[in-house]
Amino acid sequence: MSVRFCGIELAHPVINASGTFDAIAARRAFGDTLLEHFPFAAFVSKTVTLAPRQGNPPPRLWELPGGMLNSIGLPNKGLDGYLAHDLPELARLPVPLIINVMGFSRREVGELVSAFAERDEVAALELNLSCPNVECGLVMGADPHETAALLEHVRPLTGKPLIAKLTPNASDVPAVARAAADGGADAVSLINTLRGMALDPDTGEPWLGGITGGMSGPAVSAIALAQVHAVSSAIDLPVVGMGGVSSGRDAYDLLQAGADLVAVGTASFRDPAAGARVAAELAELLSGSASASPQPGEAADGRECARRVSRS
Ligand code: RRO
Repeated sequence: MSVRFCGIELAHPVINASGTFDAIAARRAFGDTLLEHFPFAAFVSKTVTLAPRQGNPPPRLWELPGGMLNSIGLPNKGLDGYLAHDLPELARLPVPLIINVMGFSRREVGELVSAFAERDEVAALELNLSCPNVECGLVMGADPHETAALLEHVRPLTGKPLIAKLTPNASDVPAVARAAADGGADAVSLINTLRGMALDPDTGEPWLGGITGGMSGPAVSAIALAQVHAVSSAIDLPVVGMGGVSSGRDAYDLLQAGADLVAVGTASFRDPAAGARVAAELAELLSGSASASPQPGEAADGRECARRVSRS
């Protein structure tokens, strides 16, 4: 199941979606067992911003029949706190580290990219163009011109792979993906959460402190499949597919739709070992289809990130 993604060797194609697995808390809870059985082939951090942030007022979560809404609002220690406290702990994980960053202007994103560009612990950067819970995340990622301008600004600042995380809350997601590719992105990831809202049954007022939130979980998997298919058909870059993955079959479907890697998100809230289970189930499915499908390293289109399941 090993795969090469943007020059990074991964043991298998299942990683985590940013912000859905707290590896530092998990290490405290599970000790070295976490390191021996780390559920993902790479670890993607929660979004880091330049300045520290408290995040949105509570409540921040609402459970739905097919998933959940979150309105977390990017709480984090800010760049300096992150470099001092979180990065050294994350560097002990047994897998490559991908840092997810978001800025409120091109200059801010540039500062974040430059800072992480210097750190050997960091294998790649994911640019969050898609947070549904703060305005600017969507402004940058919903407009192809803004996306291209951002990539053109940050591309010269690092030789590390840049993954553009796209929003599903845009009218033309493949156009944004093309803009990211033209601006110099090495890969794209999608989908982030879909903007949604829940009402307090007692008051009729919005339940979430942030009023609206991002919807994720099994209910969005059909949307993820359609958008991954559209984007992977539109650009010639590796794609990280995510959205409602909770089984090996869901992961397999995203690979068939054109993804090169698959990320597990909401499923990890219910079961922190979900990533390992999804990877094991996917291995089973891929070994069953081995004779009919390309194997790792045999990508017919010559790209570095092998498509392991043919698209039909
Ligand atoms: O922190 C959040 O509220 C958040 C982020 Br940064 C994101 O990218 N997607 C999401 O659903 N929530």
